[in-house]
Amino acid sequence: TQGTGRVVWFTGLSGAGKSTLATALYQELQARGEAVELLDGDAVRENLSKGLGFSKADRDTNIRRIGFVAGLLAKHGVTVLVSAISPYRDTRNEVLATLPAALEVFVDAPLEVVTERDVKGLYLKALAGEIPHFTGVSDPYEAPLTPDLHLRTDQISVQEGVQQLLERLGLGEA
Ligand code: GGZ
Repeated sequence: TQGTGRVVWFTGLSGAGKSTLATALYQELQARGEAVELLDGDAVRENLSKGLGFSKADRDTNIRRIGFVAGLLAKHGVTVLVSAISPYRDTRNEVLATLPAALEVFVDAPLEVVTERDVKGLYLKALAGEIPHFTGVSDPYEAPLTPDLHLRTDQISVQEGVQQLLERLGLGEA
């Protein structure tokens, strides 16, 4: 039977590039014939976590649900890519500790860069006070202290990020 699948957990601010990197890695692994699944915060909040908000309690519930599903998939040998802000260090650590072979990836771009990018216009709204509890603006983001991989997305390309991820997964060449 297959071994336990890896869980690659992307954490970082909104707009830092978590989903972009996770999607690019997903495509690369799929092209190699790997069983891979993507649990993206946005999509999860429309389904598994529908109705949850952005209080600490709701974010923690969201993260625990994602971790639970990731664990089920990984048990069957699936490589699971998780993309969620997951802002609270204690909850992240607690959930990651339940996942064998998990990699914590800090997708890092300075607040001024993600504010400048503002892909969805959320930072503008958050800074105007129109979105309460917005991560990085009016809600905390606790960066990982010892991530397995730290990707500065304002300094490297998506392709370089994927390369580093593949290397960290032991899939660097071929
Ligand atoms: C942070 C928010 C908020 C608030 C809506 N704070 O960049 P996006 O838009 O597409 O992804 C963000 C998403 C955050 O969901 P997560 O499940 O990743 O968060 S957590 O891990 O903390 O549970 C953002 C959007 O939802 N969004 N309101 N207040 N992001």
